[in-house]
Amino acid sequence: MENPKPFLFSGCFVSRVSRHDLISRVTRPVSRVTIFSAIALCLATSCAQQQPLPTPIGGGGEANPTLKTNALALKNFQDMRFGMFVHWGPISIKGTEIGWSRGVEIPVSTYDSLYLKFNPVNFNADEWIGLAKEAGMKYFVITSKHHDGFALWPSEYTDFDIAATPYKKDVLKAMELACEKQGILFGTYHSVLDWHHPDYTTRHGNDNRPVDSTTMVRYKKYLFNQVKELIQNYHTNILWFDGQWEKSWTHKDGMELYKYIRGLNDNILINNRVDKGFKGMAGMTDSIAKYAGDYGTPEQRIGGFSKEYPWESCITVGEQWAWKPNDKLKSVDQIVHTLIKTVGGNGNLLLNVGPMPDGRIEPRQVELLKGVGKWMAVNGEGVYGTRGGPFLPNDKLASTHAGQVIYLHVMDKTLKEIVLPVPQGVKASRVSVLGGKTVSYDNRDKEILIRVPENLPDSPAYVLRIKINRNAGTIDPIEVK
Ligand code: JFZ
Repeated sequence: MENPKPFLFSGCFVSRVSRHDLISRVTRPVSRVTIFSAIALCLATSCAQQQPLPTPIGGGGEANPTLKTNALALKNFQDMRFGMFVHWGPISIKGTEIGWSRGVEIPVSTYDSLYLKFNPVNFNADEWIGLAKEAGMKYFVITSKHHDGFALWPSEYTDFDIAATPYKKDVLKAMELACEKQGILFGTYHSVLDWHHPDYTTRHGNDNRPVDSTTMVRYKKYLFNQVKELIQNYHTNILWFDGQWEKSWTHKDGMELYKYIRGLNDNILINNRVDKGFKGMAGMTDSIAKYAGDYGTPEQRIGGFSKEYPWESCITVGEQWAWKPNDKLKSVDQIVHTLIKTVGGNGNLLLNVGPMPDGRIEPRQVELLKGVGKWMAVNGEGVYGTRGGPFLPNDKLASTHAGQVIYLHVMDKTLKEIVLPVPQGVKASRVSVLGGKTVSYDNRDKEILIRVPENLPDSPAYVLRIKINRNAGTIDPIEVK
């Protein structure tokens, strides 16, 4: 190895330790896994390429113009590309939607008493995380608190929590530890709205408790305290907020919460639902300098291609966030294609499963995730650590790239030849199928022609690895017919 590498390596390492772990170090030692994965990531990506990290465009909003998203944490998050989302709580007993069915399908008093029967005796955190890993996921986000206000950890600030259930055990701690043990980044979904809390100023469903004596001042104290617990006692790495759309929550509140979190741990990623910039299900923030947040959150849809603003689509495996008996599930093909189009648009995919009331993930969902994992085991090289483009995603194909390699993800298996329009001078020097053989191609004037090999193994999609003579990240987005 030549001399620049050790130098860069240590530079990268130091920057990770100082910016990343100094604060969390106060409360916990930096684990060997963290250090080794930091080294591996450094060598594999930015350090090896000797590129400075781009300055993130997200941050603390107009009240905090100099408060920026942690660039390294954001890069590592984007490199992961695929995570598991879990919506879970006492409502799984009824099998209706978490939060939303309170006071709608399920009377308020019934909903609010379900926790007294919540006893997921078959819950096993290592099994969930083992499954996430088998599916090829690199991070995990679970509902610490949904709109119904129930806390999945023994919170110092409420009795409406896991400690008050017959189960009693700390689900969130078990998840944090399983993630740490298995090398998965741990995060939490936390609703800023709380339809259960007496002080929260908006009521939902047929909840007719008066609001005259409610106050966001007291409620916000509660919320901030709980967020502090998640950071200091559970070392959450992602705060995935939600519920920001109600008028009780203001733009000022969003920026204040963002700043509060950064003050506790600079390393944490904060989604754009912390503030009012999130627009509709498309989920992007319309004025990034004005609103707080690190990344966009398109919901139940694939985000639009963006090199500038990081985003993550959250999508359910079935039709409900929380577990629903006999829910209609997507197929392995559908999920793999969703993942391909997402990474092809330069986004992450946070795929949601809803575990059952006894603590197990439903066997049909387990099979589905294993099917996705089978595809990822062969094709993960075209997903992890890549960025979307240059060929824009469509229904037939999508692309990602890393350095001088373009990964062409082909979903349409009827194509015999693929003609890729490229800028003048861009030439391929080798084409192969991931997990397979080299592929025949021709460099032509402003296009590369690829002859799709016959007898490709049956799979939701195949990935062509195309080595070119230029950094693919410098090529502007291209539409392919
Ligand atoms: C939100 C949650 O409400 C939902 O339960 C889930 O947690 C998802 C990830 O995020 O999605 C929304 C937000 C707002 C509306 C609908 C779904 N809305 O205003 O209709």
